[in-house]
Amino acid sequence: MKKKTLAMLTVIAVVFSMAITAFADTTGTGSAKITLSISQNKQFYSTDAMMTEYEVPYFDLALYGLQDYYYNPDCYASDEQKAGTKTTAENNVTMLHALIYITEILQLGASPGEAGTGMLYQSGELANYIPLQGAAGSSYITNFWGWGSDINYYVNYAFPIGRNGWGATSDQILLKDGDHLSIHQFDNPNWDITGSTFARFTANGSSTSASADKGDKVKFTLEYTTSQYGAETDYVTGEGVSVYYTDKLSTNPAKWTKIGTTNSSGQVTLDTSKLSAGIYYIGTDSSEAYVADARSHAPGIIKLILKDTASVTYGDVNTDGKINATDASLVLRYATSGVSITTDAADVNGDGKINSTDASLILRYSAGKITKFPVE
Ligand SMILES: [Ca+2]
Ligand SMILES: [Ca+2]
Repeated sequence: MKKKTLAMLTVIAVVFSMAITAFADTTGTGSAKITLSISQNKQFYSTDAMMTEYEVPYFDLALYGLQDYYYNPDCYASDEQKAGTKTTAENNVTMLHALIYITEILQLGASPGEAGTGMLYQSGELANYIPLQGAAGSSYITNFWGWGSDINYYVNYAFPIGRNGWGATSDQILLKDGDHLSIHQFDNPNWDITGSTFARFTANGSSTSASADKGDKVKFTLEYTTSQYGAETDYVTGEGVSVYYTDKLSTNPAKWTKIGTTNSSGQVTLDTSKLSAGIYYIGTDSSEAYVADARSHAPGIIKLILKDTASVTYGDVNTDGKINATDASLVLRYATSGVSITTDAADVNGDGKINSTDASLILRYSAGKITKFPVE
């Protein structure tokens, strides 16, 4: 019993294999644009934690009294883990940064600008939401968000590994742009088996966000992570599992529109010919999933950006037949004040967002600096 409990705590004290390859880089990038999913049992925790994008900035852990957990690029080089210094930590965004940042946003209602400035520490709430114990490289969180120890965290659907057979912990896991962080809390006190499993959808080579054109038959493949401690993650086919889609997020995927049940290869196909262009989510509550040794099966989700290239003139957001500075300015105003535009034509880089990047591309197009948009 003791050993199992310890194993679970270590599962919480996650590691990430990609950290190994990144160890040589001590400069850091200063921020990490990640996607986040948080689930409890068969449902997601919040529509703000369903493959949701967050840009986690670097901040000094000393703002939280956590300077003993500074990132150390050589933390797992030897058997003895040691914390880094303010210098080695500088600009390296770790999973601990992400946990603090999203806690301030999702639990304390911080704005993205306020998060990461010490709020959780100053309010005296840090120990309530992220009770961090242990030492750098072997830390653990016993009661994240008050959810007890039955929590599992994976990065990019993989159990994070520090070095062979050893888990690095949240303070030593580097995050980079494009990483996906999944957190799952579950109530199933069956101590005979350990761990929980994550549902991973893949479409067009991505497990976070896929693009397709209206009319495409988009194939989604569902797999589940195997639960094993200290080893590289394997995946098993998610066969016979109901899969759903929606264009309006709610936390229980089983309440969305059913696409079908995965076949023996874990696949379902979404026919998009009757759908309009827009953002969709494909998900499952994993009710029918069965993975040996898993105490709980987390729900799964992937984003689908559906375009209608046949009927859209990209860049011409006021549909006057011209692509010019007026369109660029309308896109900017849309991003800041929500003026009315043809939104399908505005996302010219196809990232699912309409913002100044699109406006600047439209401007470059109208000036003849580019002849084609990235989305085309
Ligand atoms: Ca126009
Ligand atoms: Ca865009």
